[in-house]
Amino acid sequence: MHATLREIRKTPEGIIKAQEAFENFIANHDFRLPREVVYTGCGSSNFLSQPLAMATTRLGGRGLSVPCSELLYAKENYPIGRPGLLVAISRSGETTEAVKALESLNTKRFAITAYESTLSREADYSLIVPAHEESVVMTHSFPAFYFAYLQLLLSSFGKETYDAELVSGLTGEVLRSEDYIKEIVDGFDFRNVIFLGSGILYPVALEAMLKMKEMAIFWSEAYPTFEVRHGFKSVADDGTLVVLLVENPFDWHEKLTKEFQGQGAKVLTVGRKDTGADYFIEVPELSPPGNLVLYTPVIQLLAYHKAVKRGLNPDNPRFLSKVVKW
Ligand code: F1P
Repeated sequence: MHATLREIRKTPEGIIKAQEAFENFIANHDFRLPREVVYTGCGSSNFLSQPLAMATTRLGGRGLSVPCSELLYAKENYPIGRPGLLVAISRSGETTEAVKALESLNTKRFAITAYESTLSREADYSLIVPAHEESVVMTHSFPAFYFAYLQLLLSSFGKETYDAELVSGLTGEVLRSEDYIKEIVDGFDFRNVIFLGSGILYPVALEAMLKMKEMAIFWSEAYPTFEVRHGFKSVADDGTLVVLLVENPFDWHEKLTKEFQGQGAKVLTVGRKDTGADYFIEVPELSPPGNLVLYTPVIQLLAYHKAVKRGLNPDNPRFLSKVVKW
């Protein structure tokens, strides 16, 4: 079995490890997250920094996400203000830009990583979530990092944390859609794919786009859901799969589904309710912002099965390496 598939299937285990990491962290630190936080990372870790910033804002603080390279070379273009913390995310903890970005703001530094690493050693605080991965691409570590830090955010802001056992079980339920995902991929040999999501599901759409490129070396795009109607939809035709990530659809989602179907495209809706799509994957109920962890396994499995269908080895994608260093 490919390491990538094994690792996606470890999502429930990753949530439990994330909870342990969160509990270890609060047991060993007298620390509360401040209200203003800047988040940074590269690649998947950049896409992870976006929902973390959104969750911070949603919970009453002010979160800003800036990719590492932008923090290093163009930060004067971003509304950075005077954050109480800079959070750098890196699975390996060794990505050059992430390590350098830690020094880019004059504030306390916090690392989220899977290992004791350069990043964790150079930060003032580190949340080490040992969701280790053999594969080049980041899979179950993404929801695990998100969940561990979200628990810390919730407890810092005086809100109730999630029941990790319950969330872990729900990710297990989502993984049961794997056979259906494989059926979709085998039954419709799509030539391109567009991922759509709004709020915290937009960065999930971006991550899905990256997974398709990394694992399946396949053309993919991602947009905030309704933004796609403004020109971008022209590329969708009978060779296109549109993946609509939406927790609670309303009439616009149904109209959008019909609009794409009218162009010949097929729509896969992932969420609580169908939108009249060609394919539907039901995601169990979990309040936002924790619900993000229920969507990542679906989009990772889709990219994985597309890679296999294309005869590729998703464990070792061409031109990519696990750690990007200069
Ligand atoms: C960042 C990253 C990964 C990507 C690839 C190259 O790694 O961009 O997201 O999948 O492996 O590196 P990291 O800083 O999170 O270790």
